[in-house]
Amino acid sequence: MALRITMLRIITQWVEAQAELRRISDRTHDDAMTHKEATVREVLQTVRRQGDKALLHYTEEFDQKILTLDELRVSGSELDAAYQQVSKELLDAIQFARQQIEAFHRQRTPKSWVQFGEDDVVLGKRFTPVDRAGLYIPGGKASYPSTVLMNAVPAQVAKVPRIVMVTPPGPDSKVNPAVLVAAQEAGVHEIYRVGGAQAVAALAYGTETIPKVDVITGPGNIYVTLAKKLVYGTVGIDSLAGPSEVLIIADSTANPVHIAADLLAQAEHDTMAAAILLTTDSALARQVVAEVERQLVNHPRRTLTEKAIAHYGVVVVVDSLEAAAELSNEFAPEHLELEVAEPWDLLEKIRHAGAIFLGCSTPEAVGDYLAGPNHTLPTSGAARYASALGVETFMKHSSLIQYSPTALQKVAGLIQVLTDAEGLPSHGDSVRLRTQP
Ligand code: HSO
Ligand code: ZN
Repeated sequence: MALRITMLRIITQWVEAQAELRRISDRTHDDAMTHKEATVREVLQTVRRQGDKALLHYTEEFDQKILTLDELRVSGSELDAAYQQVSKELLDAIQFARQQIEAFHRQRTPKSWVQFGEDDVVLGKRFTPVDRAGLYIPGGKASYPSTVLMNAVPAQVAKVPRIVMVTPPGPDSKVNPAVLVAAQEAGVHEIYRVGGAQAVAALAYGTETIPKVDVITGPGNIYVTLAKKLVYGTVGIDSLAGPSEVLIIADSTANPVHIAADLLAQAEHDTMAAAILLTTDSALARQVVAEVERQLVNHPRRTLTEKAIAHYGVVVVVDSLEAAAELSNEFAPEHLELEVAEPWDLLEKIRHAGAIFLGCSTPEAVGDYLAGPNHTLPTSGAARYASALGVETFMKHSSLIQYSPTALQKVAGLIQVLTDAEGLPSHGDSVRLRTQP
């Protein structure tokens, strides 16, 4: 039997742990980025100039799929057929998840408000949906119905009148039927069989077939992410999604078998995924390492998962839960699990995390699929300043201001002083002409 090397390292030194977490956080930094960016810029420009023709060209070049113009939009019969191809259990689970996600997002729908002040001054905010939303759903192994729900449901709750989805053609140029079913259950209005930077370009600029949208959401590979970054401004975007991460804080009450499964649940997403355990219990640290090895033996995605664990997996033994919270705050994880006896106490010390899973019966998978909160979360430290995708991603708000003649009269002098200071006479006139007899 081949000798196995322990892949998951245990670190006990604070400075080394900090450096390791920083290295993991920076893992998406890619020296080949400039080259990729040049490719993406060219794709964007070509789609902008040539529309559908460029989409078919790039689909052939990058996806090796030859499509006709008619095949670009997923047809009604393919959508109907998808329902025949998914099992009853899967349909039930998709419908259950959809309801849960919808219920949660309804709670978070921003509400318009007005406030009435002295002299009949009215101030407020009025929230309205974007006219059109474009959802990017990856293809291949990462073509997940759960991601369709997480993007489409908030758009539907926001009452976006036109929800468009793009996804690359799969085997036989078909789209994963579960993805098609999820899209229909979540109220997606139209689906196009195109992926990559060319799909983002189509949504940003519009083509003869694909409508230009106002906001683009959804995860994708580095080309999709670069394209979203470059079209930002022409359209809104949700965020720039990097590879997924979990950071688990565990004390001696945690179960090493469960923790190992949670680390692997992240690692199995992709070779760049990060799985980090911070624990106060060095025996638990060793048990988790052994258990990860054990669970990997018959893992169907072993090669990929092992790579992620080997490069971006780490266990850190810390002196206290306070120290764990400090390291976690520096890392600002996308997913944070608090597998400790008193998770709500530890929560007090947590400042930055995309989603926080409290207690030993709350594996991240609950949130990935059906608890209700969104699984599209800030990665690579973005949780320091950003939040989960939500209904507000598909809305914007207009400020409302109404003054009465009396109210305007009262502030006329102050505005005059400010307009004089800024040297803008017509600003001054617009108030003076209304208030002076
Ligand atoms: N953990 C992923 C979401 C996902 N997991 C989809 C399973 N399917 C990023 O938050
Ligand atoms: Zn996941």
